Amino acid sequence: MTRKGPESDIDETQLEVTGIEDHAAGPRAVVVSLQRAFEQMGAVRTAKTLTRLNQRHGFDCPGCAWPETPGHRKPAEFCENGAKAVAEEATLRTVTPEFFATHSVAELADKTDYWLGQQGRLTHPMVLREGATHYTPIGWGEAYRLIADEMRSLAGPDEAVFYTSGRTSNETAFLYQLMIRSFGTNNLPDCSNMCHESSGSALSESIGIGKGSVTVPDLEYADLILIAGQNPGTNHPRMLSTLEAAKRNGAKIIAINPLPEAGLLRFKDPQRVGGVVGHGIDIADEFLQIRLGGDMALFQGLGRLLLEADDAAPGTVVDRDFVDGHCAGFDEYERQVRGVDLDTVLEATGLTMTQLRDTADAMIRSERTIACWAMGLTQQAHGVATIQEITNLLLMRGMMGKPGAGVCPVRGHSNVQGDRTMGIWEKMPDSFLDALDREFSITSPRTHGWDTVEAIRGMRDGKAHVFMAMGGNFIRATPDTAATEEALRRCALTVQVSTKLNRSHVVTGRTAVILPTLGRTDKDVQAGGKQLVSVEDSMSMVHLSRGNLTPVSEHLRSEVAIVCDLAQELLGRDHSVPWAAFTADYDRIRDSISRVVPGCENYNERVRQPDGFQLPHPPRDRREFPTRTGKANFAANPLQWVPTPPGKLILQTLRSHDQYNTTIYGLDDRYRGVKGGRRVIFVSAADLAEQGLTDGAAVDIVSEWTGADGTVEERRVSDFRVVEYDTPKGNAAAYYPETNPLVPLDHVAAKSNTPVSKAVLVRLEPVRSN
Ligand SMILES: Nc1nc2c(c(=O)[nH]1)N[C@H]1C(S)=C(S)[C@@H](COP(=O)(O)OP(=O)(O)OC[C@H]3O[C@@H](n4cnc5c(=O)[nH]c(N)nc54)[C@H](O)[C@@H]3O)O[C@H]1N2
Ligand SMILES: Nc1nc2c(c(=O)[nH]1)N[C@H]1C(S)=C(S)[C@@H](COP(=O)(O)OP(=O)(O)OC[C@H]3O[C@@H](n4cnc5c(=O)[nH]c(N)nc54)[C@H](O)[C@@H]3O)O[C@H]1N2
Ligand SMILES: [Mo]
Repeated sequence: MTRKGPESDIDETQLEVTGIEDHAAGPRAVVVSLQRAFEQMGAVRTAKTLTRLNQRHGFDCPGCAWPETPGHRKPAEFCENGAKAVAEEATLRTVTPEFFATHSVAELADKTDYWLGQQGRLTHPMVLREGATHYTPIGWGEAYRLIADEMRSLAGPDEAVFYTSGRTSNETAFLYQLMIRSFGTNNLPDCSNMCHESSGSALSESIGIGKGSVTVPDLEYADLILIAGQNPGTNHPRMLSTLEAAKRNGAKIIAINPLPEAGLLRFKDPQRVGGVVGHGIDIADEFLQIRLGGDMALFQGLGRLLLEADDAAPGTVVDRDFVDGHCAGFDEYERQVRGVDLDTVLEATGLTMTQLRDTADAMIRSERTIACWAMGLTQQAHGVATIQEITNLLLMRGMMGKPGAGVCPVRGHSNVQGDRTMGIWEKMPDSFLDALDREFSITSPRTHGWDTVEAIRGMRDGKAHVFMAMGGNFIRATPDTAATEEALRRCALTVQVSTKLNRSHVVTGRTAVILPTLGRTDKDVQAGGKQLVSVEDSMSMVHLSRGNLTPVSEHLRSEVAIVCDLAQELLGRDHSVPWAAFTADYDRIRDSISRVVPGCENYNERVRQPDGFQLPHPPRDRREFPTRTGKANFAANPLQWVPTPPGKLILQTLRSHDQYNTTIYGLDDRYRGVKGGRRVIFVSAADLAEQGLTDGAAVDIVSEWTGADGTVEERRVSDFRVVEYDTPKGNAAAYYPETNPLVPLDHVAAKSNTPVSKAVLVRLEPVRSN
């Protein structure tokens, strides 16, 4: 099969499909992590990094946001995919000015994401001048002048957009938003807009704070853990050790997922000899193979069953003291949920009445319930309502603000939660902006800025002309690739602060700048000596991270230094913010954070405690709910779900075991049995039969979206191989970012504006071989 375009350097005829693996981790995980580490870094750097990964005096894993075990840490506090993330960053391969002289931008645009990422670390600041075919080197000073000049030439600050990806440290995030607000805009889209924004929107309304309310010890103490829309075996592997501990303490675990994900079903801890050679442990006691988008129906159905159980034995199910003392809106919720039709629930979820009743019984028996979730819930059109619905169940049972109970949205990027705490948000509350203005004698704009989807629209429609990204890969991470490409191409200038080469460097504005930066693993030395940074994990623990590797190039600058230098160029040397002092000594930044960011008092001192410190969380700490009503709010939302029209499929776009978002580590999705390729679509046997397709068939995937004016828009990706898979009928799955061109820009979640990456209406068109 030949294929033109970016995928052409992967020979998908080598693709092998071997069937689903029945367990996660185990000895194979150790082998794969060491193999990848040696390939990229060699023996010395491998030893230097992996022994310090997630240790108290080491650096925070640049992989996921799962917390380290508090107190005693294992000698190897990392997982296969953490090791891959480190190897990717600490690689000795480099992308030098000679590389850019050899490869034109057009040629690079034709390469796969995998190829681009494999070229190594960026070593020099580079510029693509208007009309040029190749990037050429540029001095740091000239780069800052070029960017500042372009920004100052705009008709207003809102004509610039500043993206952030979630790897950025707290110190950088704080200064970056300070520079942007000093410049005068709140256009601060971030990866969170595409990720856990629905969790933030839902929880802020329901409990008054957009963050999770549990810790690792809570999970280990819980007696019932629901895991919905999350694949921890691949995306949060260290969570499996926590779940295993919970199980040993007697917890029951219910996995709610359309796919039988390996990590949820069986797990062998690679860090224990028993785990490596033994048979492993079943993580999930129950597996509810739910239809895509069916979770809201499930939670409402459970709500009804719980209320009926309470009717039968009043006061045994509904925690009246908690509901009366701490909550608002229960009556309306009760009316809504009692009216839910259970047949609709079964149709929407694809589950049986027995499964529904058993799950309700488990909840009724439980004294300590925790609900965990990730992208399977957030990236749905009704994601916010779905998360409020599971929160309703916990509130009804009083499962909030007591040990072993609560909500656990499992965050993605290692510091995505910290970046928000530090002000990376297009609609930070005025209280934060007031404190910022007081500290620095600036006047931050109060009008809300653009989130990710709005920023794409804005640039596409010619309302913004400069785009800057602090990390990430905007072109590939965003929905509707064609629309995003058009948006960035219309810009006068695009600027990427990056560690590694990616597609956002080759689909650019008329002028483009690459500013190469230090990563989490690199040693960061400034005028004031060696610097540390801090991060916040998924459970609101804030702690230090210390890189220890010699950077691959002497031309790299830290993210903090880049922000401070650019800010001085843009805002003037006499600006009221002490930018130069901040670069010299990051303690100075943390002193300001102490005074501006709620909960960060005495930041420098507390972040240096052995395990750092935990940010306050009123519902968790005191059963206080800082909502508008001053109570925890039950939400009453009409039921929504995602039926499959005849002849069509609902497609979810998800991660393989061999990638970190848009960074492709390799071509194997070991747990799902796919090797050597990524252009596959998982479809149920029943759908294959119905559509007259066979396993292995080549298809185009075409998405259908009815726009506001009623016209049907079609989007297409070509030449995917069908893989028969255990997924509910009517539902399919394929990898992100290859399928991002199918996600319509305007198909977003209500309230959070998150692209609906987990429910794309598609049809399959067989490719005729000729
Ligand atoms: N190795 C590695 N680690 C990562 C990442 C990575 O790419 N690689 N990415 C990081 C980031 S930024 C994030 S946000 C997290 C993502 O972590 P996950 O949310 O686990 O990532 P996805 O691959 O998107 O998986 C979504 C899961 O939800 C299920 N699902 C999809 N739709 C539905 C639904 O409607 N209902 C239910 N109940 N389930 C559904 C899918 O079958 C799948 O198991 O991982 C982080 N960690
Ligand atoms: N269809 C679909 N789309 C999705 C998703 C999905 O499930 N389906 N998931 C969404 C989610 S949850 C997320 S979080 C986003 C992710 O969106 P992003 O965060 O934008 O994407 P990443 O792939 O994580 O970014 C990788 C790039 O970041 C740069 N980088 C890595 N480390 C550093 C660093 O320390 N500093 C700097 N400055 N740069 C660094 C490297 O150049 C690398 O190429 O994608 C979203 N898009
Ligand atoms: Mo994410």
